[in-house]
Amino acid sequence: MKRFDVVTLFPEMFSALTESGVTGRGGDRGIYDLVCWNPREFANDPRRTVDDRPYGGGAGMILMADPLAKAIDAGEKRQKGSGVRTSKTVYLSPQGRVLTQRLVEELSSLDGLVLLSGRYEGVDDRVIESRVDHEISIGDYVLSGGELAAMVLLDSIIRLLPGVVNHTDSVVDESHSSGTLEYPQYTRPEVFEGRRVPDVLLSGHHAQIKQWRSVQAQARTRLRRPDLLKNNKSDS
Ligand code: 9WO
Repeated sequence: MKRFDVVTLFPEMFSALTESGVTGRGGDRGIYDLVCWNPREFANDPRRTVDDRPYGGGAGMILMADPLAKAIDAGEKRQKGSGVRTSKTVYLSPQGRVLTQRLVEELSSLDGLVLLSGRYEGVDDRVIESRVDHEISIGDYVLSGGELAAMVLLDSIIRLLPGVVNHTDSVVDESHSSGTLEYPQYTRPEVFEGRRVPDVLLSGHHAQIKQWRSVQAQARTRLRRPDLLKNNKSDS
């Protein structure tokens, strides 16, 4: 069983992940579990303060180190207590390493993860220094908090876990693992608003279908994402 601990001021957001679709079913089947830790519950003052103004001035508020560190420590303790041997603590932020399918695969091999979701204008950097192993971005844009990014990361990991998706070849045979975008797909009816399904797909010639799909995938990738193609100098 994979163990996920999430530090967040908005634990209710994670029901979108844990209660719907394949990620919901994976939790029900005991393939993973997820526990949220709210820094507000680790704040010591009667007002349960978790944020304060930035040293040096500037707009907005920063999440304070102490309640965050205590919430992270509770998550890390829960990981150890449930027998997790390999766990990393990840902060989701636009300053992180950009997520790829390769990184998803690496993270999915760990026994557990502790995820830190920030809010407001960010978190006290000393928490990142003292507690965070990896800072990860899901893309070059800014959200109102790290929760949606944490859910994107969790979804991408959970769907790879054995028993979550029907592991025929749907998970191995897909975009980004193969290095190209996917070919176009169709289902009934044969004609929709005057647009016909390509004849080759109705032909029953499996070798020709395979060839057509490969050509389509290559053409799409060349047009839309040439950066993904092999022999590209930016490819590692
Ligand atoms: C907000 C802001 C407002 C005024 C001036 C500067 C500011 N910086 C930020 C900001 O970066 N807020 C972040 C919100 C703090 C950390 C959590 N938040 C977040 C995470 N937004 N976007 C992400 C994110 C995470 C992973 N991948 C892409 C985006």
